[in-house]
Amino acid sequence: KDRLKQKLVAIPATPTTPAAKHRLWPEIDRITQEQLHYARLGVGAGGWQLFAEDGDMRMYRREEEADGLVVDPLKACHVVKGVTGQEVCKIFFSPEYRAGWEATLEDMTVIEHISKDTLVFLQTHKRIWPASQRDALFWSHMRQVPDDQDSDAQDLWIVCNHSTEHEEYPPNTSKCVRVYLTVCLVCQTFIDPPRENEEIKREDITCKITYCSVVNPGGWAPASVLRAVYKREYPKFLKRFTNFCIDQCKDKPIEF
Ligand code: 18C
Repeated sequence: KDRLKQKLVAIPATPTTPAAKHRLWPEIDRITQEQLHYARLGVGAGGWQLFAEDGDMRMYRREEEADGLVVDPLKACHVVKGVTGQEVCKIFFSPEYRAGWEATLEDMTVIEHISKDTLVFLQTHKRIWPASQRDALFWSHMRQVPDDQDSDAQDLWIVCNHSTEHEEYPPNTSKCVRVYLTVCLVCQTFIDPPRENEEIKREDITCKITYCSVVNPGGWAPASVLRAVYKREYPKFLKRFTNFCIDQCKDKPIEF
């Protein structure tokens, strides 16, 4: 770990991103820290039910409703070899990769470029009959965080997405119902075996991923259809996304 730490610059306790001057910053900073804490709590307590399992991937959900709408929280863990947490978070965050892995996407626009680590997205998603089409307007923030809980891991990376408003893009148009989401992707990198003075290869790297999501469908959607969509789409997303990361990174120099 010490050898790897030498590659990193000192990480200030308070991020020095230019996004810190933006009106949304207090919310972005607070929700990102809350989501990091939430992601790191295990699934032992809190009524999490395992609903999908495939290799190292585990997906858990809790059945919850708000105002009669299904808002089941989801927590997923995965272990992916050959990629770093920084690479995985960069691919999840960056607009240029999104169409390559986001299977539910119809259209995506960056409506505000707050800073290179903080963007505001407007997305439209594929319609599921008989429900209305959905869109989502959310800020997305990526940051590196010192890992004070795991001495074998490098600093971890998080991407946090959270719904917001924009006066030029009001919700619930004739075309779409707006969904409200809070999502985070947290990644830790492990190097094994940690050989002194030897070049680290992709086969030595393992990335531990935690993905948490709560999506409020924003308007009527039949509960049974919605739960069936969750059960089908979330495992599909995590497998497709992680395979996309492996494929994008395999012939590139490792980014720590
Ligand atoms: O986190 C993910 N992606 C990020 C970048 O895009 C970001 C976006 C999250 C979008 C949340 C879902 C938006 C609505 C999707 C509609 C479903 C379309 C399915 C089409 C199938 C052909 O954070 C990865 C997100 C992975 C999403 C998995 C599916 C989630 C389902 C949520 C349902 C919401 C209401 C749908 C209403 C229709 C109900 C019948």
